[in-house]
Amino acid sequence: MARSHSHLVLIPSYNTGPKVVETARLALAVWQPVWVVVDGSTDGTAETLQALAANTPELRVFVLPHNRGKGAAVLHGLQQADAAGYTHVLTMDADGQHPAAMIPEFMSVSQKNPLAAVLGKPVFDASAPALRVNGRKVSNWWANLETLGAGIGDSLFGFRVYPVRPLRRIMERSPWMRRFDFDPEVAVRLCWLGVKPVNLDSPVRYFSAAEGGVSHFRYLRDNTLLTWMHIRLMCGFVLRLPLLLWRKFAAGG
Ligand SMILES: Nc1nc2c(ncn2[C@@H]2O[C@H](COP(=O)(O)OP(=O)(O)OP(=O)(O)O)[C@@H](O)[C@H]2O)c(=O)[nH]1
Ligand SMILES: [Mg+2]
Repeated sequence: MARSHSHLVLIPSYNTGPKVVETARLALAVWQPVWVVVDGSTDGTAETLQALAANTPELRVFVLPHNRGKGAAVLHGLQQADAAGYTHVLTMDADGQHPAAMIPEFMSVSQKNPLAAVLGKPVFDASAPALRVNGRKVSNWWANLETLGAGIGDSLFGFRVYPVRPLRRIMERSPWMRRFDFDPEVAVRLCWLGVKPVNLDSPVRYFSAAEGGVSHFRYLRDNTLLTWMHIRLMCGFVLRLPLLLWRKFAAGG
């Protein structure tokens, strides 16, 4: 198990039940410290996690009184991480879909490329719903266009290592990226800022409800949010097109 003073694991959680406790334990077994931001959950997990943290100094739990969205939960953790002197955070979902065993590899790639964002690229198995596997192709296509093919392997996957300062800067300047629009919008805006993406394949596991699987993705609500997000990003893209073209040609196409 690795103990770091620069890189921490950050888990935003909203009503994920026992899965968040399991996820935190699995993460702690391979990396420390681990921080969980409980995003206004009403499922009793704040208390369970706080009890676990009382006996586990490398686990820190932040409890937000009201639900504000995944991006808002990540931003809260990010600000605390910055204040505590951490330079990078690995974000992972609390629902057990992301492989804790791969945390050391993601951290190692980040340590070798500290200026980059390490983006997980999901490798789905038969447990993944076709709608979630195919639906993301639309968002990936737009993200590729908006960055002139800067190399975002998957715009929606939340298993990533971010450099703290650039991500904070992007988020604090904007009222967006607080909910389900967080993952794709920050990937695009980090590219615009010059933070290069490094992609790393990562298996994903979807749990059935009987296995404790939880998802708060709502097809209509969240796709509407994503559509509005890409409209916003396209406006930003048009404004930045000269800069992006210049960068692309300066880098040799
Ligand atoms: N959706 C959602 N997730 C939140 C919120 N706050 C924190 N989270 C966490 O953000 C992560 C992603 O949420 P999910 O609903 O699983 O979204 P997803 O993984 O993209 O969707 P699925 O592929 O259907 O699982 C989980 O760890 C949630 O617990 C919130 O307000 N809404
Ligand atoms: Mg999920």
